[in-house]
Amino acid sequence: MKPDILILSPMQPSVHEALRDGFIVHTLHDAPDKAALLAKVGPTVRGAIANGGHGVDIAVLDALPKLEMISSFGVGYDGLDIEYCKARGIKVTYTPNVLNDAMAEITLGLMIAMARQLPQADRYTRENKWETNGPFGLTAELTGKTVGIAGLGRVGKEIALRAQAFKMQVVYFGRTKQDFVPYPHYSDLKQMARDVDWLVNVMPGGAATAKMFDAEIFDALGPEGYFVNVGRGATADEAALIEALKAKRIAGAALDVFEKEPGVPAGLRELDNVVLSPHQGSATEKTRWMMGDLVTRNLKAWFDGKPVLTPLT
Ligand code: 8YV
Repeated sequence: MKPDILILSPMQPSVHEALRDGFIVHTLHDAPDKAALLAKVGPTVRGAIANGGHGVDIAVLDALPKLEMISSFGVGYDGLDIEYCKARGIKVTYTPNVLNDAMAEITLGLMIAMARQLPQADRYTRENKWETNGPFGLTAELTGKTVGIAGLGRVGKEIALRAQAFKMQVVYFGRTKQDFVPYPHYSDLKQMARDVDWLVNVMPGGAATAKMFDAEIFDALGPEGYFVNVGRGATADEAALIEALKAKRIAGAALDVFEKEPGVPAGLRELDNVVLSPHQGSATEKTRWMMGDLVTRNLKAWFDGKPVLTPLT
C-alpha cells in the first residue's frame, strides 16, 4: 500500500512529480478547511514534508499519530521542534550541502552590491541622473578588507573561499575553534566585530542565537563596518540595526533575511545604505531542484526501509 504523505508548506512542482507514483499525497497549506483535512487523513499519514524555516505547528503533528518521518526542505530547521520529534521517535531529514554554492554566491553578490552600491547605481542610471547630475560618485572596495564570518559551517567555508578570491582576509566566530581551519578564530563576537570591516552572519536561527547581533555588536563594527545577514533574520535585533544604519553608526547592511518574512520594515526599506534581497539565498533553479530531490529521496529511502541520505535526528 502506498504511504500517505502530508505536505505542510508549498513545494515546487518537481517535489510533487517525484512523489506522484509512490505516495498518496495530501497538501495542508492550501486546504480550504485544514481541521477537516487533518481529521480525515491525519490518522493514516506516515510521512510529512515541511519547510524547516517555516514554523511547524505542534498541534498539526499531534494530529498525525502514525507519523514516522519528516523530510524537511532547507538546511535550517529552526521552525521544527526537534526535541518533540525525538521524543516521539519521528525521523527528521533536511537538505544540507546542496545549497552551499548558491548561498556563498549570494553572499559575495550582496557584499559587492553593497560596497559598489550597484542597486543605487542602477537606479541612478535608469533615472538618467548620470547625464543630468554627473558621475554617480565613488564607492567602497572589498579588496584588502577583513571579513568576519559568524558561523563557519559548510556555507561559511564556501563564503570564506570566495572572499579570499576577492583578496579579503578571513576570520571567523564560533563557540569552538575548529581544527585544521586556517582562519583566525574568535570566541567573542564583539571582539571580532571590532576587528573586521565586514561582519557576515551565517548562524542558524533558534533561541540560542536570537538577537545576537544587537546594538553593542553594531557599535563594535563601527561607522566603517558593514553587516551582512544570510542566516536568519531573527538572529539580528532589527530595530537596533535600523537605528545603527540611520545614525550611520555602521556604514551599511546587505540583508537576505528578515525577522518577520515576507515583511520588511519600512525603516529598512527607506534607507539608502542597505541592499535588500527577499530571502533568495538558495533560490536558483539548480539548487532548489537539488533541495527538492533530496527531500523526496530521503522520503523514498525511509519508506523503502533504506538508510535516509541526510538525517537530522
Ligand atoms: C530556503 C533556507 O530559502 O535552507 C534554508 O534554511 O532558509 C532556504 O534555503 C527556504 O527553505 C525556502 O523557503
